Amino acid sequence: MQEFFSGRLKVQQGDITRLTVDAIVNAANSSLLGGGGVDGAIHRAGGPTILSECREIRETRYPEGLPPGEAVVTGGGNLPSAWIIHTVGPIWDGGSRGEEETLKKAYRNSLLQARKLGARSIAFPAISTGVYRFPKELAAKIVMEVIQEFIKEYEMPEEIILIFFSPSDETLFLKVADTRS
Ligand code: AR6
Repeated sequence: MQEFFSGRLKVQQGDITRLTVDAIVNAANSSLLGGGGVDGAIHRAGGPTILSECREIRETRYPEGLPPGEAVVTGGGNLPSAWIIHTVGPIWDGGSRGEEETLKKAYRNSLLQARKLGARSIAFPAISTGVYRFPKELAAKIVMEVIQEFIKEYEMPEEIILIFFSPSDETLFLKVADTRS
């Protein structure tokens, strides 16, 4: 594990479904009805109440689907974390369709939701860098910027964790982060 910003940001390798934190973030899609990758892992480990809460959110608040960059909250089901913050990252399409801005919004809106919940700790997967193909180095640069900005403004959540499933993704992130902190 490596720390940045006086310990307020922690970077580690692992499975987000195993973390005991107040809130974990799901890299969902606009349907909110599940998928592969980390989304699939969260729904599998968390059980069916998460999907029923997602359906309810779709029916009552987002009948057209959750727009990329926005974030909503459900309970954590059987997971150790109390809450799941579902956000939708951008699908990478060359970089001229606002993908960077949308990725920033996904992180920032998730942090704002955590703050509203009173969460002290939050963990993020590497949003959009899997199936959605966002370039990993660029994502790392953006994530460091958005977190640095956020912690200057707000005191909660006090612990922000970035968790990488693959050790090589963690290494790549740390390479970018070390030059920027
Ligand atoms: N813990 C932490 N990180 C994980 C885990 C896990 N258990 N499993 C995978 N990852 P992706 P996206 C990492 O594809 O690019 C889904 O089908 C993975 O190694 O899950 O935002 C959704 O429903 C990668 O670094 O998310 C959407 O349709 C990161 O999570 C679509 O994929 C993100 O990869 C979203 O694509």
